[in-house]
Amino acid sequence: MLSEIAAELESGGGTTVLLHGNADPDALACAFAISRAFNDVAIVAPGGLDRLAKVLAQQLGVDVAQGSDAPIKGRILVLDTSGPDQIPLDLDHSAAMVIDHHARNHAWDDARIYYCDDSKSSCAEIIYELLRETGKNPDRDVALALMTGILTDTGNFRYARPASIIAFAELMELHGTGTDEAIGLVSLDMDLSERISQLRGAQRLKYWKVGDKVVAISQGSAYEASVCKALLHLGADIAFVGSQRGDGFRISARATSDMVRAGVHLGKLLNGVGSETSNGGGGHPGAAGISGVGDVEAMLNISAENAIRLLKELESSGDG
Ligand SMILES: [Mn+2]
Repeated sequence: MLSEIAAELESGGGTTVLLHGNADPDALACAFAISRAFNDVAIVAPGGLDRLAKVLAQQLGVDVAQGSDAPIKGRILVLDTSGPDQIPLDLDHSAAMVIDHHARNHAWDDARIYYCDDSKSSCAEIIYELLRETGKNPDRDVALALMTGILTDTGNFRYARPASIIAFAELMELHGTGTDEAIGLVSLDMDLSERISQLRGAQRLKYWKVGDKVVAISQGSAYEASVCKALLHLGADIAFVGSQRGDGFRISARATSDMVRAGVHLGKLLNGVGSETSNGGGGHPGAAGISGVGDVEAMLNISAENAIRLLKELESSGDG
């Protein structure tokens, strides 16, 4: 079926490649590869690109029309999109060809061609296969883009299947490109102000040791979540970072995935702190926040006390 799609793309008349909303590097890399391999291909992202895909598009000079009013010409090829509802457009499915690697979705059953290989960790691997089957060798930029798609969709290989790593290695060998180059294509430069916030956060850090775990708090004026992540990199297992805004305060909290597996739920923890102090707190197990009226330093200490108590409880229940 891939060769059927390739033959269609080869047959003239032009193609519009459509991407899912907030398209990611995998989607963009696939579209870029198709646009280099076949004639008269336009890339349209009706729901825009995500931050990393924007960086990738800029680095490789990929032309992408964004927004739902972008013109759609010729045949339609939908890439890396798990369902029609992912595309904010009134789309005639029956005219579309679809290539995807997510779970098979019956909403695509009426598409003209629906090629879904959910054994692949990234769509980039399927597009690489399509190029190989049609004897089109990816050029250096396309190889790099596809490598980036594989990297980002596998969480830098954390969730990669053997086939992802084989495809990645073959793409590397084509032009002697390095993994670092592919990673570099989607790295975000941090603003100076964000980096200064992280450094200040480290400067004002307070921490407690609980067994072999570390709870850290710090204060700043901005980028609380980013400072939290920096504190986790420095060695904290749980971090709370807050800022004072007049009478109000705002605190972000982060925990490592090890802590979450051990039973820490920061959303519940901050929800408890919130009801204790009549403020609003909540969120996910590993990422949460609380804001309201009060003194940020006092609120940070209360949050840390709760985290320390929780760690002691987890420790003693682990012993028993
Ligand atoms: Mn994907």
